[in-house]
This record gives sequence, C-alpha cells and structure tokens, in this order.
Amino acid sequence: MHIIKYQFQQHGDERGQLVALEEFKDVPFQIKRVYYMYNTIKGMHRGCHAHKHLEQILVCVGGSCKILLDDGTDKKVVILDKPYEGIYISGNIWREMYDFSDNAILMVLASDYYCENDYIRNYSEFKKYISEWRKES
Ligand code: T46
Repeated sequence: MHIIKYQFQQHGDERGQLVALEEFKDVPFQIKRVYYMYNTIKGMHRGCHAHKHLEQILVCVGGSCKILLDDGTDKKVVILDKPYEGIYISGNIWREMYDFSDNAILMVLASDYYCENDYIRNYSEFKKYISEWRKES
C-alpha cells in the first residue's frame, strides 16, 4: 500500500507558524467539509470503518496520534505528529485512529458532506466489498 503524505508549506516569521490549505492546490479535491476531534480518550480507537468514495486529508494540528490504514491486503501505521503534515486517505481503506496524545486535535478535510451510506462499519463487509471492487476494476 502506498501512503500519500503531504508536507504543507509553513509561513513562519517571528510571530510563529501558519499553514494555509486551499482546495485543488494544497489538497487534491474540493473541500466540502472540515471536522476535528479533541478530548480523545486514552486507549480508545476511533474510525474502525472504511468509506466507499470519500477522500480525506488528516492533519494532527496539535499533539500526535497513530493512523492504521488497511486496504484489505496490507496494513500500515502512520504517526501524525506535525501540524504541517497530512495523509491522504481515499475510499476503500479501513482506518483506525488511536494512541492520541494529551490535547491531540485531529483535523480532517473531506471531499464530501457527511453521508452514513458511504460508510462500511463492519470489517467482514469491508473485505467482501473490496474483493468485489477488485474483481470489477
Ligand atoms: C473518518 C474518520 C477519520 C456528523 O454528524 N458529521 C460528521 O461530519 C462526522 C464526521 C460525524 N458526525 C457524527 C456521527 C457520529 O454520531 O459524529 C459522531 C461521531 O462520528 P464517527 O463515530 O463516525 O467518528 P470517527 O472519529 O470514528 O470517524 C471520523 C469520520 O466519521 C470518518 O469519516 O474517516 O473520522
């Protein structure tokens, strides 16, 4: 599995750092939604689902966390611990976010509005969906 990591441009000066993200420029899709999670609980895994079509960029803008990515064959773990670094996740990837540090804030830029029908929340359904999708493509 090929992990797509982004290093965003930092605009730093004597006042500190600033990162700006623009759709189709810094991010490869139209940004239709931004959400973020905070006050995450130690030991808890979030995510634990795949999306059929949604594209997302995850940025840990504060603290750190780990992201498990699973394409149905390979699994990889990415550590997000820099506010100027993001990972791209397309559809058909099972993801889990865990090991959040104290005060971690994970921000997500998404290519579409919230739609429960785009989620696959059961792992065996995900495996079935992936093998059908691979046969078709
Ligand atoms: C993903 C990972 C990285 C909304 O009402 N609107 C939204 O846009 C989102 C994202 C969530 N919600 C509601 C649905 C649930 O009642 O917020 C609650 C928590 O959502 P969920 O359990 O899906 O959150 P995570 O952290 O498990 O997953 C989220 C995203 O849902 C998902 O798309 O890829 O972050």
